[in-house]
Amino acid sequence: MEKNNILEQMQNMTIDLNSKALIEKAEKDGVETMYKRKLGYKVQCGFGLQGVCCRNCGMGPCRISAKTPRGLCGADEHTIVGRNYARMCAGGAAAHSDHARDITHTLGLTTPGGAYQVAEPEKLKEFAQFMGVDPEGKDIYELAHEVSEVCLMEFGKPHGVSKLLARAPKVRQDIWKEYGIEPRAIDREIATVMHSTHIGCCADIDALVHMAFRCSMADGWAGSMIGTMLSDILFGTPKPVHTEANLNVLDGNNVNIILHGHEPTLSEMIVLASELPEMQDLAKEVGADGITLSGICCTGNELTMRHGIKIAGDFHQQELAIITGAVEAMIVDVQCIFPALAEVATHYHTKFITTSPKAQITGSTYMEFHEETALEDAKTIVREAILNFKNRDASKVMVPELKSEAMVGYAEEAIVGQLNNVVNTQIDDMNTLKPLIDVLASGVIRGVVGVVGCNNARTPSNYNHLTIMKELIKNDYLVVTTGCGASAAAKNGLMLKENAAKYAGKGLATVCQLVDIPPVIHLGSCVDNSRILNICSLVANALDMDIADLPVAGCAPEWMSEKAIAIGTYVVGSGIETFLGVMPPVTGSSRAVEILCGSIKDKVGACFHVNEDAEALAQDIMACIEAKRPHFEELY
Ligand code: SF4
Ligand code: MSK
Repeated sequence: MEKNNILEQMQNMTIDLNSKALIEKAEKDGVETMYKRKLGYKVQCGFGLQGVCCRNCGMGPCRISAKTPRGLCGADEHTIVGRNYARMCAGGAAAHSDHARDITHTLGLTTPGGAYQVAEPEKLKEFAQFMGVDPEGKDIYELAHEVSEVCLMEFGKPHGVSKLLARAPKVRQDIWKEYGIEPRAIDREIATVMHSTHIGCCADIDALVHMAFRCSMADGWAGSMIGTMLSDILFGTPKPVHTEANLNVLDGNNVNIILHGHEPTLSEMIVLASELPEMQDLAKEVGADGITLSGICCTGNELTMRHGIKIAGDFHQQELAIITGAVEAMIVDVQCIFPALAEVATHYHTKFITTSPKAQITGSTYMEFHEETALEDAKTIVREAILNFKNRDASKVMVPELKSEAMVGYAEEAIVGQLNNVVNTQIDDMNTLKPLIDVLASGVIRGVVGVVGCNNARTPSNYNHLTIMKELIKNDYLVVTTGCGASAAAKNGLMLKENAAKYAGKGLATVCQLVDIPPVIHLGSCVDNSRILNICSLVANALDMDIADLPVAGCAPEWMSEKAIAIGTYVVGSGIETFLGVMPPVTGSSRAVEILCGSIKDKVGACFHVNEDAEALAQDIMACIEAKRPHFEELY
């Protein structure tokens, strides 16, 4: 009885039916998962939840309470919460931007006919010009290398602010200048936060929030934007493509390789290697029908939007994927990788292969990947996976039943292009953007909401994402999504035009049918939230408005990572009201809450809104956009 009760409690932590089935299998197989560990964490640390625990020096940890209202150094709750929040933003900005740095280096390694090539020469030329590099008369690879150098300078240049800010409307740039949050070099903003939050440095909540915003702006309007742009130039701008999602994409007769993490530099090479005839032949030699690649987390998004490679699952399904017993290799690079995968893999034949010096994990098989020897490294890794097929134990295999179809891969060009009934358009003038603007202005589509981000064990996996997305599209709000929110939508049929009539309101459903888009649009991975900034800037520029004037909102219903906090902060900083379904650890400071959920609006035109009730959060989003509409219509 007690056993059943435990299983039920774990299964209630997700609404995904495949996950429920695999949680049961994990129990039978004696494998511990996040869901089991969560049961042991019934009461989480109240100080941590409120953000009032400080261990920024060796005299601590200090925890603020009624009895101890100050740390040993005298820091109060506002200082401690502010420092912790700023450090979360710096952690998130560092992760996204270091990802972008690797992509930038990779652009510098491109050669004609090499492992990495320039897939989008026109986009490169356009971006070069934007970054102040004259493409005239230059060989495309010479240009790529020059752009790589110029972008690398954005990480450490001694003077000036991010060049990418110029993409935003002038009025928005003026707001940033006035509040003083134009980010300088990316690394500088991160270092400044780490310095200022050291013991005995900044102890003023307004100043701490200010530096958190400036640092996050370096993420959105520099690091992530460079990462997205250069990924498109290297690997191709995503175009709408069909895929499937959820753990049933694993193929029982094939060698199953799951790619998990974030950077396309590795995963693109694995795709290339696994398609080689020698690898296909090897798979047959070991008794498999072929090789199935699938993705988890943002690597899944990067691969699906450029190749239609199937999405195995989201952040909360990484352990469960191995528990199917059908995975020959889980290959990871950086970010969002559970260290627990090493232990889970010991129960099955799965090889858990780490590849990055930045994310080595005890118990994994470490096969370091180098961009300089990319294809060779990828072949070695794929071979290792194929040769592991013979170790699969059929008695341990259970691939769950469900998967869903989806259309994914809508870059800025595709969204605007679809609305014009052309694919891969150049977004260059008001005419191109007019159909998008018209459906917004007429109210056929009430607004656009970016519902993005992770899974969080503080809410049932996928529940908040799906509740909010469904409520929004039912009421004619177009949803764009990235990261694990995108996986949730793909797994549940929300990325199919054919389902628009079932889930969307009349206005949105009509637009979906007319222009062939799904009601929830796949924009890519975490770094691709910069695409949202880009689209908002294009529309605002075309209308001569500020981003804050547009009927748009951001939402992270199940956020969990520091990256998500940095994203939320730069989205607010960009003038977009941002709604969170999980309270960040700031409630220990009334001043921090008051600023972030209130007075920051006076500075940047938007603020955070938090509601842990998903239905109510959806209503809050719609009320906020409706309140913006008269002003938008008037300006229009
Ligand atoms: Fe305590 Fe101050 Fe040290 Fe933080 S910095 S651990 S509050 S003494
Ligand atoms: S992977 S940051 S859980 S979206 Fe980008 Fe998913 Fe969040 Fe990681």
